[in-house]
Amino acid sequence: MTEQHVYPVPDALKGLAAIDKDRYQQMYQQSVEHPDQFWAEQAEELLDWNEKWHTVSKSDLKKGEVSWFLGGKLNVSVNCIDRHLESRGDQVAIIWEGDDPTEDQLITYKELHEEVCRLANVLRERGVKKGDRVCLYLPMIPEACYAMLACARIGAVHSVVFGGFSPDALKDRINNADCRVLITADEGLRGGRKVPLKANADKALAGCPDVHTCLVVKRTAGDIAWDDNRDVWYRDAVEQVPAECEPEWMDSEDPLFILYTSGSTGKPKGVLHTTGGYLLQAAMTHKYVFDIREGDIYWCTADVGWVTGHSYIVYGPLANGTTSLMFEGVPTYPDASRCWQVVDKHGVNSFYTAPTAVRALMGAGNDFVTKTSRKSLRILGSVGEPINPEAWEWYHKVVGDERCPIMDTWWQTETGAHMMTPLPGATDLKPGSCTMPFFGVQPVLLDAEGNEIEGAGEGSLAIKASWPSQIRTVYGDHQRCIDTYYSTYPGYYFTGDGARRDEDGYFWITGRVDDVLNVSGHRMGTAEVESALVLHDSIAEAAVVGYPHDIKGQGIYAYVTPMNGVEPDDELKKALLKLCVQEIGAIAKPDIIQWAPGLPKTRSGKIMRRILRKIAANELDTLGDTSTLADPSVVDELIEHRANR
Ligand code: 6R9
Repeated sequence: MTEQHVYPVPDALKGLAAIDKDRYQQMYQQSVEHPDQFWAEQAEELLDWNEKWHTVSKSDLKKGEVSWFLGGKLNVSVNCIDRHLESRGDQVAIIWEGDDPTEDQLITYKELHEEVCRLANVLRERGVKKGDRVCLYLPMIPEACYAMLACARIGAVHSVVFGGFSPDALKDRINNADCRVLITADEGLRGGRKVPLKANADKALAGCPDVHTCLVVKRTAGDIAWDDNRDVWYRDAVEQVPAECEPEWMDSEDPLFILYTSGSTGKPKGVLHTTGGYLLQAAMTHKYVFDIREGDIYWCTADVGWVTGHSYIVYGPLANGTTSLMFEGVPTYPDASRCWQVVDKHGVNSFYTAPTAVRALMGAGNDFVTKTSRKSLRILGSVGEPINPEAWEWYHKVVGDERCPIMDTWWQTETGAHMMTPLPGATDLKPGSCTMPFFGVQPVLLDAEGNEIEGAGEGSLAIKASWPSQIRTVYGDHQRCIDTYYSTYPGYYFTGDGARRDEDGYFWITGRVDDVLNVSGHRMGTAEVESALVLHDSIAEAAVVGYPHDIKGQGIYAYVTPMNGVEPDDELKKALLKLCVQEIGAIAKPDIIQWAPGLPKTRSGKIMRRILRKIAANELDTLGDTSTLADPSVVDELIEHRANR
């Protein structure tokens, strides 16, 4: 019955929050009836432009063509830094909290300006020009933020690769985007453990002949290999250049960054975002979803290697002149009280995290939370996967002392910024629902024939009209962009998610309807994991599915068929796990490997994943029809030896 529980807007926010119920209705209506006028007003109000646009928007979803603020010129780093210097130069822009609780650093907007300008000069000096791609493979240290903004300053396009990815994954991404410069660190530090970033980078770069410069931040001063022709210490380089750097004035539609993300087929895609529209929606959603006020301390726990880190640690908060907290560590180190100690230490007002973290902390027990004050908290946020009502209730009651509304924000790497979310002063909350669309967003539910479902119902979630921070293309492969997002339902952007709308118009995301896994909020294609598994000489075939996992949301369940004559054992299992780590990264390690002498296939040879999902979830009474299989007996075998009971 928890689904039925409604949490009204807290009295404490009434009259104080920027957007109340009436204002939401009125603004939403205007945003969908007169989108160009609406977004033009927002763009004037929230961003600084060097030259005004001549056309607000031009889009054709049938062709996957999207552009916003055509002819407008601006620079993202100027919007995130320079324009704040006069009014808040001495205000802290970034609070950096180290993995070790005794380490932290405060960086003012003035200092941020200097750091970004210096690095931008280093990049320019090394030949990086407008439009060139730069790869970032960094831990959660301030330099990650400097590097993103330095690229933006000179019009270079950054491609941030999550520090948990393997050398092979890094190599593929560097080569796909043709990056010539890599910025990394000697080692990262997470939960007291070192991450060998430079060693990984060295391995990757062995396969990237065009990378001429590798800038290395000294984080741990650990032992690393060095190539004098290619490697440069970051600090040495930035100290030798001026602290001022003229920004490059960018067209609103010039690329800002590429971020790789997984789909249901093939290698990860380089999602490309551009300048004006992206920054506008990142800034606007950040401002209204977290009801940002002057002097707020805001903390998003994501890694900058994911889109959440891009939009809600760096671009949104800094565009709004907010103080953004950046955390190097993990929520459970030194113990499960860490987040709340950090909240108290820095007086955090908004805290934005993922359901997987909430569930892990919930499992550690309430004492870790209740022994801290958390008085400064006003707003809580959730992102990355559906939050189960039980975790929602705990987050609300124990962490937020029933005082802080939870913003369950639904969006994607491809959407660039929040798409469906409550607003603190406007939306009554239902635990587990991402509630209502943000301004300008028109979600629809489509049935199997592609017809829009009216009123309450369930279907494929698609978006009916363009929004400013929409994906512009898949880097180097626009056809793939069209095939993935625009061809399933012509005229719509297809999200890959399923959703339900209830009688009150609230949206409930039911999860992916494609072969994409969501493990602890990290996206991964089943095909990527399968390709890693079948690289092993002893493996003939593999099929990977997700299954319900208490902490991770979804775990990875792999059915693996050994070659004829191979006796599978634990050694082989270990070798397979190692392959996944090597090819993708530790996040891709299957939780369960089941040896499968055969896989359930249709007569045309297609693997019936529906059946594999049911067996993995131990839901045997809803297996459905198996009579169309080429060999129905393989199902009995798999059931008998299933590993999740
Ligand atoms: C921002 C981000 C996108 C996929 C998305 C959906 C799932 C994200 C969610 C959510 C339910 C939420 N997802 N937020 N599902 N409720 N609040 O996570 O981007 O890594 O590209 O993942 O994550 O399935 O399609 P990304």
